[in-house]
Amino acid sequence: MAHEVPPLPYDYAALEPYIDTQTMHLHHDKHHQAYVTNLNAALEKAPDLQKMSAEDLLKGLGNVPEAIRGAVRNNGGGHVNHSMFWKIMAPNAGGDPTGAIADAIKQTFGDFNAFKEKFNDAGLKQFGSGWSWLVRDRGGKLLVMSTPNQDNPMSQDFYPIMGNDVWEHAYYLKYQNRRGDYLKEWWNVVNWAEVNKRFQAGQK
Ligand code: MN3
Repeated sequence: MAHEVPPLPYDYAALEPYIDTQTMHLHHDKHHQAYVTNLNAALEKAPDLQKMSAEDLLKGLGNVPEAIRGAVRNNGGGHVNHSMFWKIMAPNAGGDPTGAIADAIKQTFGDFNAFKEKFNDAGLKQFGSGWSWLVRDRGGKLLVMSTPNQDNPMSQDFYPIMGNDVWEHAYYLKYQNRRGDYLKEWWNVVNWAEVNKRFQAGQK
């Protein structure tokens, strides 16, 4: 019944050398677990919300009692964001986008490099902690955006197709303060098959 951290779909070392093993352990086992633990603790105060998916909670934050709204926003967001993040990365991945998302990126941004630059720039300019995103709006248009903290674009009526975690804990052990280097290297682990799945799901 309670929310749970999904297991990593690959080994902790699988994303080396781009994402180091120790970071994956801390990020998945400690940070993601903390969001889930705190989300479940908050929902103990609102048992009628316990059966809702974390996504539905984020889409309707206004319906969450004010006393736990901040906790649900931060920890539910942390849970949903990271559950996506593990899946949109994979070993032996990266490279140019494939499938329908490749065409959509080309159509919207001109080419892949222009899109990457825009996405990385959003991550670089996000002050403090947050995420850079490729989202789809209600009309079907693709946009690059960033959000602070663990805010998920769903709460603003956007569908998140892919996002990169620019919290320091995602890169600090390997990249130290060099967020720009992390943002560039991250493309080597992007799982375009999964991004395509999310792109299709977002069109429904
Ligand atoms: Mn994180």
